[in-house]
Formats: sequence, structure tokens, C-alpha cells
Amino acid sequence: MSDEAVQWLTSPVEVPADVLIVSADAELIAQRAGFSEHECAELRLAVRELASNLLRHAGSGTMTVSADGSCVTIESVDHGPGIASVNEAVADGFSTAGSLGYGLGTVNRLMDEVSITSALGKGTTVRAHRTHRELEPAVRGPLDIGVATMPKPGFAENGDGYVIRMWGSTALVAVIDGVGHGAPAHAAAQAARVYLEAHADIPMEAIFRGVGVACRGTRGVVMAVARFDRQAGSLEFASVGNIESHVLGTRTPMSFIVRRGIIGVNAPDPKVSTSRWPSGGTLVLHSDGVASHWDDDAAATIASLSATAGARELLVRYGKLMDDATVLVVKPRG
Ligand SMILES: [Mn+2]
Repeated sequence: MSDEAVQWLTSPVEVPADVLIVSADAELIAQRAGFSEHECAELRLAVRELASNLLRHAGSGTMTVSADGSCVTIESVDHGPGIASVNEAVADGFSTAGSLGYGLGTVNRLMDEVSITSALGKGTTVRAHRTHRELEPAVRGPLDIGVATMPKPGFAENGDGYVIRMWGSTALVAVIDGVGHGAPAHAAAQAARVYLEAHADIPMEAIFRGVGVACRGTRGVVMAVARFDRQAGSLEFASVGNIESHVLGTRTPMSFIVRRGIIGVNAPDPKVSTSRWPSGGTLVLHSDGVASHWDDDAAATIASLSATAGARELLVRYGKLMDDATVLVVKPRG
């Protein structure tokens, strides 16, 4: 591929060498779309994964890679046997279906959004896109963020997870609870965490959809995500399942809409809310391994401590010791 203007390329995938050719071409297209070296390598990996899947499951097909501005789209089309269960197809190492998996977990992790259409006996189309986005370094802001977490006593692996990411004047926090406890819960929570870490800046609805795909084939997770725009003083919030949220230190009470369901299994789209975030407000998110009824002095205790110390204090006081337990605190910097 030598023409600098080429932004759209369809290639046949019929023999293993085609996999290497199409993934190298995808890397070039991503380079021209302004992707960093690291992003180009990830895109190359996603295309390699898709193309090898196509060969393995359908024998042959085509891959199309295109760039529109800073968005790269990859699409694989085959006329193979099709996929009986799209859910199993995206399970990545966690599925009991074993080798039946189409192995799309990597693709989902590396791309912003993935959609699959498949009909038995007719073939499969997988379409994924990713937009080039550079996260600016975080500026020190007015929020102090801390977390404390521990596995269910007696278990080595924590089935809860969390994300704290800051860039520019944005901060994203999340508490994730993998269904159950032990290794299967851990696998689910980590699948969600890895996806969210890599996609902290995409629209909230897309985050939940992507985590849903990442968690298919696992037990699934419940999750609450809060994204603060510290410049605008606003908060975007969305939650599915029983992660508790408390807002302290505000004159008017605040609460958020929580959808029922298990992400990766049966969750609806979340209801995303955007609210003004009061400068003195404290947000506490916790998993159901922590009791939700607190003593009257709990708010004062958190106010007097750093976010990390406050989270630890709440975990020690109110952790039920019957489940994985996580407390995350976002408070004004003292
Ligand atoms: Mn739990």
C-alpha cells in the first residue's frame, strides 16, 4: 500500500499470510489517521485477532479497514457457518464453552465499540471502531479521591474492582462488583475494569455497552460510574445494579437513578444523569459488602480525614466480612 491518500482498504483473507498483510495495512491507516505508536500497535493486534478468527471459523472472507478523520473502522465479513451464540463468541477465556469462543474479547478491549451480526449457515459480520483520543495529563484539581477494598475473608482474589482515572480537568471513578466472590467474580470484575480503564473518556452509554460485551461469558458485574468535569463543576453518573451511592455535605439532597440488572448478562442501558456538582460535596460509592446504614457521625468522620483514610475507616467500620467489600470516596481537597 503506497498511495498516501488511501483511507479505505478491503482485502481478501484466505491464507495465514493475508492476516499479516491486512494487520500491517491497518497499522498504516491508523498512523495516517494520527494514532500514536501504541494505539497503532493495538489496532494492528485487533485486526490480527479478527482476521485469524475469520480464517479459523469461516475459512475465508474479507477485511475492510477505513479511516474517517480520527476514527478507524475495521470490519470482517465471512460467509461461514455463523455463530450460534454471540454471547459465547465474545467470551474471552472465561467461557466454559472453551474453544467454541470466537475470541472477540481482545477486539472489544482494544476497540471503542464492537457489533456482531451473525446468522447460522449464512456468515458473520463483525464491525468495530476506535477514535484516536489523546488523554492530556491531569491537572491538580479540587478533588481528593481514595479507595479501600478487600476480598471476602478467606479468599485470595477480590471480586470487587474499582477504577480511578484523571486527565485534564476530568476525573472518572467507578466501583465494580463481580457477581458472587472468589475467582469467577474476580474474572468478571477485572474484565470490566480493563475495559473501563481504556475507555474512560467515551460516552457513558458506550462505556456500559463495552463493559457488557467485555463481561459476556463471565458471571457479570454491577457497576456505578461517576465522571467529574472539575472545570464545569458537573458530574455525570450512571449505575446498574446494587452499588450504593451517598452524597454528603450538600445543602439539597442528591440521588441518582439506578437500573436493575447484571452487566454482561441481562442489563438494560443505564440512565445517565448530569448534575451540577457542589464544590463542598462528597461522593461515597460502595459495594454491597459494606453496610449502607451508617452512624450519625460517619459524615463528620469522612470530612475530617483524607479520602483514602476515610474510605479505609468506612470499610473497617461497616464492612460485613461476608463478601468482597469496597469503599470509594471523592471529597473536596482539604
Ligand atoms: Mn458483592
